[in-house]
Amino acid sequence: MIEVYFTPTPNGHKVSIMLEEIGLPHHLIAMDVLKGDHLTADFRLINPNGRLPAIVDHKPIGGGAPLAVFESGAILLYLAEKSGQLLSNDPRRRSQAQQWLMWQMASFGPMQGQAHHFIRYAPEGQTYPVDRYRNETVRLLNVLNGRLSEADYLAEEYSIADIAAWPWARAISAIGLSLDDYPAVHRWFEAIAKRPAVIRGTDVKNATNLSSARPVLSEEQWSNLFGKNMLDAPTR
Ligand SMILES: N[C@@H](CCC(=O)N[C@@H](CS)C(=O)NCC(=O)O)C(=O)O
Repeated sequence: MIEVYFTPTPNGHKVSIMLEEIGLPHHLIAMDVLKGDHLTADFRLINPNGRLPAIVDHKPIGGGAPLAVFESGAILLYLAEKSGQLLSNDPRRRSQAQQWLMWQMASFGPMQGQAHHFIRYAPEGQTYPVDRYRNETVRLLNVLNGRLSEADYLAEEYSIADIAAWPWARAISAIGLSLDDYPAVHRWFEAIAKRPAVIRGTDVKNATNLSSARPVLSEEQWSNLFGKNMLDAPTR
């Protein structure tokens, strides 16, 4: 059994989709980041970085004690290795999948994440960071569109690279961008959205809040996410 410390965000959905795709038994543990569920000493034993998602595999590859894995990209690689699915053994495709997975983890997720922060959570009127991170997200969408104009999937066949990037393509509407402006991304997005495992993997717990409205946070909730409570959380 694999326990998944889960929140219904793009990074969380990568793991719920992957587990539905490969069919390994798992159990989702709902973590409420607004309440600070991720700030506890116990959770730091599972993820020293205190973020979601994280998994604990009670029957890990190689046997032995339960294995905790954090960082959504590392979790996708681990699950691909464990299941023998969604990461090709062909060296060229395998490398392509790894490259696009790293691209998502280093660029498409973090840059868009900052765009969400400055457009939806930070005090209004900060045009420099809003422009900076929205422009970077647009640039990355153009890169994605270019790749998907030359191949059906990021590594030519459906893989963990698509599972990593798809939930972040799904989130662009919340920062006022549209897939209509990226035709190849749109085609790829719709093809993946129809997969039964993707439908099941995104229909877990509460749906991600994809509304472009600015969430209203209490002082306590803001502190858990971005302020003193987050800074004061125990480290491992
Ligand atoms: N690079 C990490 C990012 C993890 C991350 O930032 N997770 C968010 C939810 S998507 C989180 O835990 N937020 C709580 C917080 O910011 O304190 C990954 O891909 O797993």
